[in-house]
Amino acid sequence: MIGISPKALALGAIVSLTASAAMAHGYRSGALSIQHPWSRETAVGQAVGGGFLTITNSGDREDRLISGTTPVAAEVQLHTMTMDGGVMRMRQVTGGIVVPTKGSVELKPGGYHIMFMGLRRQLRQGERFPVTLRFQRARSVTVQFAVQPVTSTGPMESSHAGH
Ligand SMILES: [Cu+2]
Repeated sequence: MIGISPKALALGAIVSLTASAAMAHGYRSGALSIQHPWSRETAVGQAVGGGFLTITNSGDREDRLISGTTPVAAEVQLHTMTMDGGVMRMRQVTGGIVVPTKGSVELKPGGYHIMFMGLRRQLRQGERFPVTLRFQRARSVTVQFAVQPVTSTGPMESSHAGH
């Protein structure tokens, strides 16, 4: 966790954007590591938002992302996209999202993703908000989701993160 003083914040958006882009944005819980949690800016009054991240499992037992909680939304759901008669539809996942042994799962637009249902406020580009993720085996971990422009299709850090 890196603290940013009010003085540093007063230096302005360019400085803080540079700092956050340069910062490694990853978390660990047991055998799991969580990389680049990100979300998209929402419109004022928008009720739902999406959440994306990559979870890697270095252990020799399968784990599952089961659920989550966040102060910014009434409910955190896990969704997948499926083709239904040529139309992509979102569906709530039951039983969690598998994080395979010695492998990883990517939550991304068009695939598995997190849905923040009943947003309590707007998600603004450049901010971060906390989400506590609960797993079947690994301990719960609180990660910070970086809010990116609404047009984003992937984590903005990925281009220079080296993995
Ligand atoms: Cu969804």
